Amino acid sequence: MTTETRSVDSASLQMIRQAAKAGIETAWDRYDAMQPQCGFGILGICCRNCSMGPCRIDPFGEGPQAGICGANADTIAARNLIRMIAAGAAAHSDHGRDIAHTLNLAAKGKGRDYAVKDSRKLKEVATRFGIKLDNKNENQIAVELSEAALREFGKQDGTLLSAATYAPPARVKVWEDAGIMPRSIDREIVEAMHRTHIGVDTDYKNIMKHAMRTSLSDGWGGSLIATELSDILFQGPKPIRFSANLGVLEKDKVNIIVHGHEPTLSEVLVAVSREKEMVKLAEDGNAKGINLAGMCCTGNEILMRHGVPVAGNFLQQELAVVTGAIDLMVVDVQCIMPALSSLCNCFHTKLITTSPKCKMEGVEHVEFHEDRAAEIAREIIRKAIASFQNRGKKILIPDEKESAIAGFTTENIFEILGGRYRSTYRPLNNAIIEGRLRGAAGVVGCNNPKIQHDYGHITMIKELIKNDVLVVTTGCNAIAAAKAGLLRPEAASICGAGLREICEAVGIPPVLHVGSCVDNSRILTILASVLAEGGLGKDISDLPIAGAAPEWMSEKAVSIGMYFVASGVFTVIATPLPVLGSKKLTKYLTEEMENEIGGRWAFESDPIKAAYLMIRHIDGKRDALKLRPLMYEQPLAPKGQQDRT
Ligand code: SF4
Ligand code: MSK
Repeated sequence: MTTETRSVDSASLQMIRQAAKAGIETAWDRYDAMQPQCGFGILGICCRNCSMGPCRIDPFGEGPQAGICGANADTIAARNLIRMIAAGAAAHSDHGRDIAHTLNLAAKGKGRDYAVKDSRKLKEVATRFGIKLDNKNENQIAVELSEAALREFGKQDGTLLSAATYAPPARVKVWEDAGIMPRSIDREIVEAMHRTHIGVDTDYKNIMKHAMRTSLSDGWGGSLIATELSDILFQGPKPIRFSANLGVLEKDKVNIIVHGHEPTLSEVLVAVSREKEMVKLAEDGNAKGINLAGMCCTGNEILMRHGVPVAGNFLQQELAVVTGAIDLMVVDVQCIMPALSSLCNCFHTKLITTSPKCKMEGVEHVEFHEDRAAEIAREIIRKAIASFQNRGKKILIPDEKESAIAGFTTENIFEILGGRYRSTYRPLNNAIIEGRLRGAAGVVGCNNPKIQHDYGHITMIKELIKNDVLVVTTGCNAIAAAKAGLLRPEAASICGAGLREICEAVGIPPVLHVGSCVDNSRILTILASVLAEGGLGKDISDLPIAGAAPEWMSEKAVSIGMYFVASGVFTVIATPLPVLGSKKLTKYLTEEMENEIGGRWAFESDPIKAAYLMIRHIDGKRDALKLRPLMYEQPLAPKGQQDRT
């Protein structure tokens, strides 16, 4: 990939060029230096689960076909995959646990900077968790709910309450019949590690059964708890405008980037950065104010609740520093490149870690504690103002920034689409049943230097909306879509006629930003709500929908993909899962799983071909449901691009 083809985003390209000119290394350079990447790793057939190894299987059949213990390619690839899922589920779920802990502290009066902000949602979620509301006050309910949520992580008996109460009954039955109903969150992750220790589970299908159960404990458990309890603590999002891309940085203001995933500190940073004393302090330091902007999913969390601008997605974290305009970057957990540490040393940028789980050698650590949140946030902002004094003269901020709308949720889609008199999913279901809307797709996930930055995201979304497929988005895909102008109601102009009509009638964009990575759980609950409304089958696998991650890279993305598949969703990803070294496992994931569980994976690196795989799947589901023909003539798939890969 040449410098010019590393991204489709002109702001990013400008900074990539700037980095190259200054001899600064970025992820793309390190990716090039890493070539050729290890074929055994790509195929998933190397194992170092014990010290008799490492072992590797010869994919050409000429060398070893088993590790020293006798594990074959199927076992090794399956074990490696479930370990990725366990790590991804652990990351999401630990996030959920921390939010539950913060809610508990707040409700007990020990987290003075936090309080229940959404009492309607508190009551709804508490009821789902089986808590009697009686005459209890908000804090009593919140204590009981947070304790019930925390029990979901480590309980030893029964199954996950949230999976049973949020998922459609027909789906719960599929899980029970398949023996994959998640029991508790930590338990499934621990068991995934136990099963993959040397000499335990060697049957790849049995390993995949548990991989599904582990991922379900993430999607319908840990992630769902993170989303629901964040809404209670920080307020359920409402549609809100924000700006996206590196152009949100401001030359004359103290620029602070919040990066990572957890909203607990960033929520307080937003409030504190707007305090008069803090703004005055910045002005006393010759700045024109404080400009807080987000990066990755911490960015998504605060943009959807406060309209805070977002500077970029995963592959832009280094590029933001290269502008020379970031005075301080404060990070929490996940998707934070270790490279930031040495990169920030080349600039005046102060990098601060805040989580005891995420420290970086040589980087200042200001440990976050919920009971002193505002005090810690003020300390961080003072450091940013001090760092502004060290800013060099040479800064380069790209002009590009795009306005967008975010903040859609399971609850407010219900209100927005329901019309003036009644909140309901009926109009959405009817639009699908009548053929105005072909179906819906969740397009989510990261960036990956193996794929031109943002190209996969934007190309796929455009193809889907052109074909009357409503898109819901989260994570770094949502930020890519925002930068490309796809999160504006005006994007209706590039949609098929049916989707355009709906967007214009309701005033929504054709791509609905529903939040951060953990908020993929919102997509699950939207699907459950659509089914509950009626007319589109009984199970998620009946719905004319599909999922995709066109530029995925993280283990969390694998867990997300697996919980969508295990929930009955056809899910297409660009870079294949590292399983191709096992023909049997690949066939199981991409074909056979569908018969057992109703969903399956597909691997397709061309985002247009991938979009047509999704469209064809959606059309198949429409036929099975005997829905009416599409109302408008559809754009034809580019010739030769509909074939299955
Ligand atoms: Fe090799 Fe088996 Fe040990 Fe893996 S578990 S490293 S395949 S001996
Ligand atoms: S931040 S997991 S790169 S979406 Fe959630 Fe983006 Fe992927 Fe991280």
